[in-house]
Amino acid sequence: MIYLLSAFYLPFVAHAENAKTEVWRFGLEEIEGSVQDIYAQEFKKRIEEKTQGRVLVDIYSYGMLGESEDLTTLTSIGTLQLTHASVGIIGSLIPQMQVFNIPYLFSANDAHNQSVLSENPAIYTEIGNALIDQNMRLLTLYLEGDMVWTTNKAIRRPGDFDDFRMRVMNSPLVVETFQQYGAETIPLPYSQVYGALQAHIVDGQSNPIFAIEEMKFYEVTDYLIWAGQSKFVTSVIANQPWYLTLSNENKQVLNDTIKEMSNFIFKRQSDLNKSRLKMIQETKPDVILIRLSNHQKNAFRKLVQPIKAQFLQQTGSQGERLLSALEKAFASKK
Ligand code: 6CS
Repeated sequence: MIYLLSAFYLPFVAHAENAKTEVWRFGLEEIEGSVQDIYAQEFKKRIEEKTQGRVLVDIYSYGMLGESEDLTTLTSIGTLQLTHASVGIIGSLIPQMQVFNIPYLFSANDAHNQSVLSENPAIYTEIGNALIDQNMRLLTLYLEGDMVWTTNKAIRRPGDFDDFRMRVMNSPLVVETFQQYGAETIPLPYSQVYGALQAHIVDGQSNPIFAIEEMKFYEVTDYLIWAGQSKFVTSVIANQPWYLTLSNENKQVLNDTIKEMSNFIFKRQSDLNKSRLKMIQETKPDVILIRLSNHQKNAFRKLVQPIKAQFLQQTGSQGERLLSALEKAFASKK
Protein backbone atom coordinates (compact mmCIF):
# COMPACT_ATOMS: atom_id res chain seq x y z
CA MET A 1 0.00 0.00 0.00
CA ILE A 2 2.88 2.39 0.84
CA TYR A 3 4.40 1.63 -2.56
CA LEU A 4 1.04 2.21 -4.23
CA LEU A 5 0.52 5.59 -2.59
CA SER A 6 4.01 6.93 -3.21
CA ALA A 7 3.78 6.05 -6.90
CA PHE A 8 0.35 7.56 -6.92
CA TYR A 9 1.34 11.05 -5.83
CA LEU A 10 3.73 11.52 -8.76
CA PRO A 11 1.17 13.18 -11.07
CA PHE A 12 0.44 15.71 -8.37
CA VAL A 13 4.10 16.57 -7.85
CA ALA A 14 4.64 16.82 -11.59
CA HIS A 15 2.08 19.59 -11.86
CA ALA A 16 2.95 21.29 -8.57
CA GLU A 17 5.15 24.04 -10.08
CA ASN A 18 2.03 25.69 -11.43
CA ALA A 19 0.05 26.57 -8.32
CA LYS A 20 -3.15 27.05 -10.27
CA THR A 21 -3.12 23.61 -11.84
CA GLU A 22 -5.26 21.00 -10.12
CA VAL A 23 -5.32 17.30 -10.80
CA TRP A 24 -8.59 15.39 -10.40
CA ARG A 25 -8.00 11.65 -10.14
CA PHE A 26 -10.85 9.58 -11.56
CA GLY A 27 -11.10 5.81 -10.92
CA LEU A 28 -12.77 3.30 -13.26
CA GLU A 29 -14.15 -0.15 -12.48
CA GLU A 30 -13.77 -1.12 -16.12
CA ILE A 31 -10.98 -1.52 -18.67
CA GLU A 32 -10.01 0.77 -21.56
CA GLY A 33 -12.67 0.94 -24.27
CA SER A 34 -15.50 0.27 -21.77
CA VAL A 35 -18.53 2.49 -21.15
CA GLN A 36 -16.91 3.95 -18.02
CA ASP A 37 -13.73 4.64 -19.98
CA ILE A 38 -15.69 6.39 -22.77
CA TYR A 39 -17.38 8.47 -20.08
CA ALA A 40 -14.14 9.37 -18.31
CA GLN A 41 -12.24 10.24 -21.52
CA GLU A 42 -15.00 12.61 -22.64
CA PHE A 43 -15.31 14.08 -19.14
CA LYS A 44 -11.54 14.70 -19.12
CA LYS A 45 -11.67 16.36 -22.54
CA ARG A 46 -14.53 18.67 -21.57
CA ILE A 47 -13.12 19.62 -18.15
CA GLU A 48 -9.63 20.32 -19.47
CA GLU A 49 -11.00 22.39 -22.37
CA LYS A 50 -13.38 24.41 -20.21
CA THR A 51 -10.73 25.17 -17.60
CA GLN A 52 -8.09 25.76 -20.30
CA GLY A 53 -5.83 23.23 -18.64
CA ARG A 54 -6.11 24.65 -15.11
CA VAL A 55 -7.68 21.31 -14.19
CA LEU A 56 -6.16 18.06 -15.42
CA VAL A 57 -8.11 14.83 -15.11
CA ASP A 58 -6.03 11.68 -14.57
CA ILE A 59 -7.88 8.46 -15.31
CA TYR A 60 -7.12 5.22 -13.47
CA SER A 61 -8.53 2.23 -15.39
CA TYR A 62 -9.66 -1.01 -13.80
CA GLY A 63 -6.82 -2.90 -12.20
CA MET A 64 -4.53 0.08 -11.58
CA LEU A 65 -5.94 0.71 -8.10
CA GLY A 66 -7.75 -2.50 -7.22
CA GLU A 67 -11.35 -3.68 -7.28
CA SER A 68 -14.50 -1.54 -7.15
CA GLU A 69 -14.60 -1.62 -3.35
CA ASP A 70 -11.03 -0.25 -3.24
CA LEU A 71 -11.99 2.65 -5.52
CA THR A 72 -14.87 3.57 -3.21
CA THR A 73 -12.59 3.46 -0.17
CA LEU A 74 -9.95 5.58 -1.94
CA THR A 75 -12.64 8.13 -2.81
CA SER A 76 -14.06 8.26 0.70
CA ILE A 77 -10.59 9.02 2.11
CA GLY A 78 -9.77 11.53 -0.64
CA THR A 79 -6.95 9.70 -2.44
CA LEU A 80 -9.21 9.68 -5.49
CA GLN A 81 -11.39 12.73 -6.09
CA LEU A 82 -13.81 10.88 -8.37
CA THR A 83 -14.78 7.32 -9.07
CA HIS A 84 -17.36 5.14 -10.77
CA ALA A 85 -19.25 2.87 -8.37
CA SER A 86 -21.69 0.32 -9.75
CA VAL A 87 -24.83 -0.12 -7.73
CA GLY A 88 -24.43 -3.92 -7.62
CA ILE A 89 -21.26 -3.45 -5.61
CA ILE A 90 -21.62 -0.20 -3.68
CA GLY A 91 -25.05 -1.48 -2.54
CA SER A 92 -23.28 -3.56 0.09
CA LEU A 93 -21.95 -0.31 1.65
CA ILE A 94 -24.88 2.00 0.84
CA PRO A 95 -28.06 -0.15 1.07
CA GLN A 96 -30.18 2.61 -0.53
CA MET A 97 -28.24 2.14 -3.79
CA GLN A 98 -29.77 -1.32 -4.04
CA VAL A 99 -33.06 0.20 -5.12
CA PHE A 100 -31.75 -0.15 -8.70
CA ASN A 101 -31.17 -3.86 -8.12
CA ILE A 102 -34.87 -4.48 -7.43
CA PRO A 103 -35.89 -6.74 -10.32
CA TYR A 104 -38.25 -5.38 -13.00
CA LEU A 105 -38.23 -1.86 -11.54
CA PHE A 106 -37.36 0.10 -14.69
CA SER A 107 -39.61 1.32 -17.49
CA ALA A 108 -39.27 -0.28 -20.93
CA ASN A 109 -38.22 3.14 -22.24
CA ASP A 110 -34.48 3.54 -21.66
CA ALA A 111 -34.32 7.23 -22.57
CA HIS A 112 -36.85 7.80 -19.81
CA ASN A 113 -34.90 5.56 -17.40
CA GLN A 114 -31.77 7.58 -18.10
CA SER A 115 -33.47 10.89 -17.42
CA VAL A 116 -34.94 9.58 -14.14
CA LEU A 117 -31.47 8.39 -13.10
CA SER A 118 -29.86 11.72 -13.85
CA GLU A 119 -32.55 14.03 -12.46
CA ASN A 120 -34.96 12.47 -9.98
CA PRO A 121 -34.75 14.56 -6.78
CA ALA A 122 -35.54 11.64 -4.44
CA ILE A 123 -32.39 9.85 -5.66
CA TYR A 124 -30.16 12.84 -4.96
CA THR A 125 -31.72 13.47 -1.55
CA GLU A 126 -32.02 9.95 -0.15
CA ILE A 127 -28.98 8.27 -1.71
CA GLY A 128 -27.07 11.58 -1.68
CA ASN A 129 -27.48 11.84 2.11
CA ALA A 130 -26.46 8.23 2.68
CA LEU A 131 -23.26 8.85 0.70
CA ILE A 132 -22.49 12.09 2.53
CA ASP A 133 -22.51 10.06 5.77
CA GLN A 134 -19.59 8.14 4.21
CA ASN A 135 -17.72 11.30 3.08
CA MET A 136 -18.84 10.96 -0.54
CA ARG A 137 -21.07 12.94 -2.89
CA LEU A 138 -23.38 11.49 -5.51
CA LEU A 139 -22.79 13.37 -8.78
CA THR A 140 -24.79 11.27 -11.21
CA LEU A 141 -26.11 7.85 -12.16
CA TYR A 142 -26.36 6.36 -15.63
CA LEU A 143 -27.30 3.23 -17.56
CA GLU A 144 -24.64 0.95 -19.03
CA GLY A 145 -27.05 -1.52 -20.69
CA ASP A 146 -29.40 -4.44 -20.08
CA MET A 147 -28.09 -7.19 -17.84
CA VAL A 148 -27.62 -10.32 -19.93
CA TRP A 149 -26.98 -13.73 -18.39
CA THR A 150 -24.14 -15.70 -19.95
CA THR A 151 -24.45 -19.34 -19.00
CA ASN A 152 -23.27 -22.83 -19.85
CA LYS A 153 -26.88 -24.10 -20.12
CA ALA A 154 -30.16 -22.77 -21.47
CA ILE A 155 -32.28 -21.02 -18.83
CA ARG A 156 -35.90 -20.36 -19.72
CA ARG A 157 -37.67 -21.04 -16.43
CA PRO A 158 -36.71 -20.85 -12.76
CA GLY A 159 -36.28 -24.66 -12.50
CA ASP A 160 -33.32 -24.37 -14.90
CA PHE A 161 -31.40 -22.67 -12.08
CA ASP A 162 -31.38 -25.92 -10.02
CA ASP A 163 -27.82 -27.11 -9.51
CA PHE A 164 -26.53 -23.89 -11.02
CA ARG A 165 -23.85 -21.64 -9.55
CA MET A 166 -24.29 -18.01 -10.51
CA ARG A 167 -21.51 -15.45 -10.09
CA VAL A 168 -23.03 -12.34 -8.53
CA MET A 169 -21.95 -8.87 -7.52
CA ASN A 170 -22.03 -8.80 -3.76
CA SER A 171 -24.99 -6.54 -2.90
CA PRO A 172 -27.38 -8.50 -0.66
CA LEU A 173 -30.39 -7.95 -2.95
CA VAL A 174 -28.53 -9.22 -6.03
CA VAL A 175 -27.53 -12.34 -4.10
CA GLU A 176 -31.09 -12.80 -2.82
CA THR A 177 -32.61 -12.42 -6.30
CA PHE A 178 -30.69 -15.34 -7.78
CA GLN A 179 -31.28 -17.42 -4.66
CA GLN A 180 -35.03 -16.85 -5.10
CA TYR A 181 -34.67 -18.25 -8.63
CA GLY A 182 -33.10 -21.37 -7.10
CA ALA A 183 -29.43 -20.77 -8.00
CA GLU A 184 -26.46 -21.12 -5.70
CA THR A 185 -24.76 -17.72 -5.61
CA ILE A 186 -21.03 -17.10 -5.63
CA PRO A 187 -19.92 -13.47 -5.14
CA LEU A 188 -16.66 -12.82 -6.96
CA PRO A 189 -14.70 -9.73 -8.01
CA TYR A 190 -14.97 -8.79 -11.69
CA SER A 191 -11.37 -9.80 -12.43
CA GLN A 192 -12.04 -13.39 -11.36
CA VAL A 193 -15.18 -14.05 -13.39
CA TYR A 194 -13.49 -15.29 -16.59
CA GLY A 195 -11.28 -17.76 -14.71
CA ALA A 196 -14.18 -18.98 -12.58
CA LEU A 197 -16.31 -19.64 -15.69
CA GLN A 198 -13.43 -21.37 -17.44
CA ALA A 199 -12.69 -23.60 -14.45
CA HIS A 200 -16.44 -24.35 -13.97
CA ILE A 201 -16.37 -22.86 -10.49
CA VAL A 202 -19.45 -20.95 -11.65
CA ASP A 203 -21.94 -21.81 -14.42
CA GLY A 204 -22.96 -18.29 -15.36
CA GLN A 205 -22.79 -14.57 -14.71
CA SER A 206 -24.72 -11.42 -15.55
CA ASN A 207 -23.43 -8.21 -17.18
CA PRO A 208 -24.17 -5.87 -20.10
CA ILE A 209 -23.13 -6.99 -23.60
CA PHE A 210 -20.23 -4.52 -23.97
CA ALA A 211 -18.64 -6.03 -20.84
CA ILE A 212 -19.34 -9.62 -21.91
CA GLU A 213 -17.41 -8.86 -25.09
CA GLU A 214 -14.44 -6.98 -23.63
CA MET A 215 -14.00 -9.34 -20.65
CA LYS A 216 -14.41 -12.31 -23.05
CA PHE A 217 -17.04 -14.03 -20.89
CA TYR A 218 -18.70 -15.29 -24.10
CA GLU A 219 -15.61 -17.41 -24.82
CA VAL A 220 -16.26 -19.52 -21.75
CA THR A 221 -20.09 -19.75 -21.89
CA ASP A 222 -22.55 -20.91 -24.58
CA TYR A 223 -25.71 -18.87 -24.08
CA LEU A 224 -26.60 -15.17 -23.95
CA ILE A 225 -29.95 -14.76 -22.19
CA TRP A 226 -32.06 -11.58 -22.02
CA ALA A 227 -34.34 -12.04 -19.01
CA GLY A 228 -35.40 -8.39 -18.74
CA GLN A 229 -34.78 -8.54 -14.99
CA SER A 230 -32.44 -5.61 -14.54
CA LYS A 231 -30.21 -2.92 -16.01
CA PHE A 232 -26.60 -2.19 -15.22
CA VAL A 233 -26.50 1.14 -13.40
CA THR A 234 -23.39 2.93 -12.30
CA SER A 235 -22.83 6.06 -10.23
CA VAL A 236 -20.18 8.75 -10.40
CA ILE A 237 -19.21 9.83 -6.93
CA ALA A 238 -16.79 12.39 -5.51
CA ASN A 239 -14.98 12.86 -2.25
CA GLN A 240 -17.29 15.23 -0.36
CA PRO A 241 -14.67 17.35 1.51
CA TRP A 242 -12.82 17.84 -1.82
CA TYR A 243 -16.04 18.85 -3.57
CA LEU A 244 -16.81 21.41 -0.86
CA THR A 245 -13.40 23.03 -1.19
CA LEU A 246 -13.59 23.45 -4.98
CA SER A 247 -13.66 27.05 -6.18
CA ASN A 248 -17.12 28.26 -7.27
CA GLU A 249 -15.89 28.32 -10.83
CA ASN A 250 -14.61 24.74 -10.80
CA LYS A 251 -17.71 23.52 -8.98
CA GLN A 252 -19.84 25.07 -11.72
CA VAL A 253 -17.71 23.50 -14.46
CA LEU A 254 -17.95 20.11 -12.74
CA ASN A 255 -21.71 20.30 -12.20
CA ASP A 256 -22.41 21.54 -15.75
CA THR A 257 -20.20 18.87 -17.30
CA ILE A 258 -21.78 16.07 -15.30
CA LYS A 259 -25.20 17.27 -16.45
CA GLU A 260 -24.19 17.46 -20.13
CA MET A 261 -22.64 14.00 -20.01
CA SER A 262 -25.97 12.24 -19.45
CA ASN A 263 -27.18 12.43 -23.09
CA PHE A 264 -23.69 11.76 -24.41
CA ILE A 265 -23.18 8.53 -22.45
CA PHE A 266 -26.72 7.32 -23.02
CA LYS A 267 -26.20 7.30 -26.79
CA ARG A 268 -22.67 5.90 -26.62
CA GLN A 269 -23.53 2.96 -24.33
CA SER A 270 -26.47 2.06 -26.50
CA ASP A 271 -24.32 2.06 -29.68
CA LEU A 272 -21.52 0.16 -27.97
CA ASN A 273 -23.83 -2.59 -26.71
CA LYS A 274 -25.20 -3.05 -30.24
CA SER A 275 -21.81 -3.13 -31.97
CA ARG A 276 -20.31 -5.45 -29.37
CA LEU A 277 -23.18 -7.95 -29.81
CA LYS A 278 -22.30 -8.09 -33.51
CA MET A 279 -18.63 -8.65 -32.61
CA ILE A 280 -19.55 -11.56 -30.33
CA GLN A 281 -21.72 -13.15 -33.02
CA GLU A 282 -19.00 -12.75 -35.65
CA THR A 283 -16.30 -14.19 -33.39
CA LYS A 284 -18.46 -17.02 -32.08
CA PRO A 285 -21.20 -17.79 -34.63
CA ASP A 286 -22.56 -20.72 -32.59
CA VAL A 287 -23.34 -18.58 -29.53
CA ILE A 288 -27.03 -19.15 -28.65
CA LEU A 289 -29.21 -16.09 -28.03
CA ILE A 290 -32.34 -16.51 -25.88
CA ARG A 291 -34.84 -13.71 -25.31
CA LEU A 292 -37.42 -14.67 -22.70
CA SER A 293 -41.06 -14.08 -23.65
CA ASN A 294 -43.29 -12.05 -21.31
CA HIS A 295 -44.85 -15.29 -20.14
CA GLN A 296 -41.40 -16.72 -19.28
CA LYS A 297 -40.35 -13.48 -17.56
CA ASN A 298 -43.46 -13.59 -15.38
CA ALA A 299 -42.40 -16.91 -13.85
CA PHE A 300 -39.18 -15.25 -12.65
CA ARG A 301 -40.96 -12.06 -11.66
CA LYS A 302 -43.30 -13.93 -9.30
CA LEU A 303 -40.39 -15.40 -7.39
CA VAL A 304 -38.77 -12.05 -6.63
CA GLN A 305 -41.81 -10.35 -5.10
CA PRO A 306 -40.20 -10.53 -1.58
CA ILE A 307 -37.19 -8.48 -2.74
CA LYS A 308 -38.98 -5.14 -2.32
CA ALA A 309 -39.88 -5.95 1.29
CA GLN A 310 -36.25 -6.86 1.94
CA PHE A 311 -35.09 -3.57 0.47
CA LEU A 312 -37.50 -1.69 2.75
CA GLN A 313 -36.39 -3.70 5.75
CA GLN A 314 -32.75 -2.76 5.05
CA THR A 315 -33.37 0.93 4.34
CA GLY A 316 -36.34 2.05 6.52
CA SER A 317 -38.21 5.29 5.84
CA GLN A 318 -35.44 6.63 3.56
CA GLY A 319 -35.81 3.58 1.34
CA GLU A 320 -39.58 3.84 1.39
CA ARG A 321 -39.50 7.45 0.13
CA LEU A 322 -36.97 6.52 -2.52
CA LEU A 323 -38.77 3.44 -3.80
CA SER A 324 -42.17 5.09 -3.98
CA ALA A 325 -40.73 8.10 -5.87
CA LEU A 326 -38.95 5.83 -8.33
CA GLU A 327 -41.90 3.53 -8.91
CA LYS A 328 -43.96 6.58 -9.74
CA ALA A 329 -41.24 8.08 -11.97
CA PHE A 330 -40.55 4.88 -13.94
CA ALA A 331 -44.27 4.18 -14.37
CA SER A 332 -44.93 7.65 -15.80
CA LYS A 333 -43.65 6.52 -19.24
CA LYS A 334 -43.94 2.99 -20.64
O1 6CS B 1 -19.59 -7.42 -12.86
C1 6CS B 1 -18.93 -6.55 -12.29
O2 6CS B 1 -18.46 -6.70 -11.16
C2 6CS B 1 -18.61 -5.26 -13.05
N1 6CS B 1 -19.34 -5.13 -14.25
C3 6CS B 1 -19.23 -4.05 -14.97
C4 6CS B 1 -19.81 -3.96 -16.33
N2 6CS B 1 -18.63 -2.95 -14.50
C5 6CS B 1 -17.98 -2.89 -13.19
C6 6CS B 1 -18.42 -4.01 -12.28
O3 6CS B 1 -17.56 -4.17 -11.22
